[in-house]
Amino acid sequence: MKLDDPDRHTSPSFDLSYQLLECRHEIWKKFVKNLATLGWNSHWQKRWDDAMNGSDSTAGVPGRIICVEKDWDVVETETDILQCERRLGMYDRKQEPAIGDWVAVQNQESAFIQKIITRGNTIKRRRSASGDVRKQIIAANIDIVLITFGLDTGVNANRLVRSLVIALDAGTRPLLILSKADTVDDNHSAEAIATAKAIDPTLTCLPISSTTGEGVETLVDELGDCSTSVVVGASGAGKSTLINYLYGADIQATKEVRASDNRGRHTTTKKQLLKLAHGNTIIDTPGVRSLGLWQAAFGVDTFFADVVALSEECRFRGCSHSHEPKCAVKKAVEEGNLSAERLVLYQQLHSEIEENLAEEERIRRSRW
Ligand SMILES: Nc1nc2c(ncn2[C@@H]2O[C@H](COP(=O)(O)OP(=O)(O)OP(=O)(O)O)[C@@H](O)[C@H]2O)c(=O)[nH]1
Ligand SMILES: [Mg+2]
Ligand SMILES: [Zn+2]
Repeated sequence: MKLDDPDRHTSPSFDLSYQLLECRHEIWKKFVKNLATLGWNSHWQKRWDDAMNGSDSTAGVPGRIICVEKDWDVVETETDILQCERRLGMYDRKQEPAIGDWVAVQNQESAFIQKIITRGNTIKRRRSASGDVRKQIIAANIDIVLITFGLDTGVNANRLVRSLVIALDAGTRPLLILSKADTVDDNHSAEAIATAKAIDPTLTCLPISSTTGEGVETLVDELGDCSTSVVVGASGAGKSTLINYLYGADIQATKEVRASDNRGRHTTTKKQLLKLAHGNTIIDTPGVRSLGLWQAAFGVDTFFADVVALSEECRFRGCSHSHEPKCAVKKAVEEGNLSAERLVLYQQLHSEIEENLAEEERIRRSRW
């Protein structure tokens, strides 16, 4: 099915929610139908009004970036899907467009983005190439991060912690998707859930099968209405297959994993935002090998709230919990109230962020 197929959303529930929106928000009438399916609501209307305050009438129309290519961005508006060329000087170049961004787009002889509406948040990581000390925005304006592991390979603890930190850093809600539930027995699923709960007892864990549909209804409930989620995970975890199931058509390409080690074949090569029912949107992402952190100190402190609370009692402000006397965190480890591994992980993740910052600063200075 093509992206601009007009029959994409014909479910009765969608029509009903659209009608409700249209009744409630008279002001949106001009562009409520398609923009609402992209996640537009009164919050974005307000940001749009603020951004346009003082702009002239050539400020363009609202749209959302649904795909980012190397040299252009694809923006969906109320009426069109536009290929927007990148033009120098049209918006702040430091703020590169990201999938999920709301933008003001001009469509004259050619289409281009004129303004990026102030973001709610960004999900970001360090670029994966070694020596490339830069941030990479995975997606913008996200409510839910669907952290996906295939039950054929199981939950990788280190990767789960990093994914949680990245999700929490952006103030989003993480959910754990354990895909391919049809390929394993219940004990196997229970083991994976136990691994995840040991890392975060509050984490919602959803075993799901995109073959039988098991667990999908629960996931749909979790997505609620008008949410934007991004699906992240290693190649072969089943991200695109799940999105196809939710979407109701094979819109994203999928490919079998390697028989020898269940690794994926990097089938999805670019991010894509897709519209689901109830005003929900979902972003498919290419599988990544490693997940480096980028300036996610807030996320680390949110995930390690227990360590942060203990450190309030340390004698020295800025205590590194290594050699200082009267350290409440070390005391908690000695008394068995905090695991030594958890403290080491907390310190490692903070060091990683600090090293990235120092390296970035070093590169910046060397350019002068
Ligand atoms: N049996 C079963 N197979 C699944 C399920 N979900 C995904 N698969 C299979 O797993 C393989 C990989 O799925 P993809 O959806 O392509 O994986 P991906 O995470 O999108 O991978 P990349 O695009 O490479 O990042 C495909 O052969 C799917 O058919 C599931 O729930 N059950
Ligand atoms: Mg994929
Ligand atoms: Zn301390």
